Amino acid sequence: MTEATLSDRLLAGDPRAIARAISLIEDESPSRVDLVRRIFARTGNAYLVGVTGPPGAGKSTLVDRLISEVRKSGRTVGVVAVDPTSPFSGGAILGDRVRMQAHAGDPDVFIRSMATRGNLGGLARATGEVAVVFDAAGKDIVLIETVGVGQDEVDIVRTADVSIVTIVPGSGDEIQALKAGIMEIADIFVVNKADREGADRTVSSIQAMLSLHSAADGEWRPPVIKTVATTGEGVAELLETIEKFRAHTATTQGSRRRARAEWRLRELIGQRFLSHVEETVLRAGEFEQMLDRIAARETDPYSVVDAIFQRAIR
Ligand SMILES: Nc1nc2c(ncn2[C@@H]2O[C@H](COP(=O)(O)OP(=O)(O)OP(=O)(O)O)[C@@H](O)[C@H]2O)c(=O)[nH]1
Ligand SMILES: [Mg+2]
Repeated sequence: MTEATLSDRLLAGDPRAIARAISLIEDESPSRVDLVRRIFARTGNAYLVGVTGPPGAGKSTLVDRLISEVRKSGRTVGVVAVDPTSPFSGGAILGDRVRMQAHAGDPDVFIRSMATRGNLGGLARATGEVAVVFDAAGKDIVLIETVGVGQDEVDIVRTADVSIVTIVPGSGDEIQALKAGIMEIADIFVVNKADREGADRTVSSIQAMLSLHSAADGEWRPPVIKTVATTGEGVAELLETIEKFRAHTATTQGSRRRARAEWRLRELIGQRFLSHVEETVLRAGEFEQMLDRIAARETDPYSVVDAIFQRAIR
């Protein structure tokens, strides 16, 4: 498939083109750049829903239920589940496939699990690009599942229009651990596995934590919703809440997307500049020599960066 036909077929919603495009992104193939270039202008219509939370919180099960709920309204869905822990964790990915198998025969649902080699930044970028692919292919809703909660997650969460943080009933310690960073990124809290003991207590502690943050008039206050993903309990309410959030932020969604664009652009510029330095400015082995000299305290990192920069802009 040439890039031109790939983008045309993608824009026509061809599932095979979607699969191919995602593979290019996953493999960090250079041709993905041209693809994104070709389709980007035709995107911006999909609504991106991020679902994050600790390992085993029931994110995939919840996403599976959300797919069904969204499909009831006839809207189409793209799902990307990412596993940042290891490129070898085929188990988890296989698990996702099994859990979301109910939609295997539905042509309006496309599910892809993805492991990326890169760091979290790379992962966030890949996720963003997959969302662009789904968007171009005409998917109305894009669900993005990411594991982990904490400061590291903030970047990934920035790839969505709405961020759902999933928590399971348990000790208050977990919620304490969530405090840092998560308050800024959660638009909706879900206490999943609400069939377990202590769900109400978990809800209360999240609410107590939220009440410490004073919200301005008319500002969105993250609701806390109880779900049992295995039975689907609470999932309709969750989708309603997503819709409410969407309506509430209709006027500010643009600035959020702009912030996302800024973050991505800064990252790309940084990367491009670093590649330029590594490939064009530095001689072979020079980078290692610099490291040695810094380690031996013969020079300092700032002086090295300064020297490289001067050479790069000449
Ligand atoms: N009791 C109960 N079990 C649940 C619920 N939701 C999910 N589970 C179970 O929890 C386990 C993990 O579910 P997953 O959906 O794979 O969780 P996940 O967060 O996607 O896991 P990772 O992607 O591996 O981090 C499975 O055995 C589910 O059946 C729930 O509401 N109640
Ligand atoms: Mg999962």
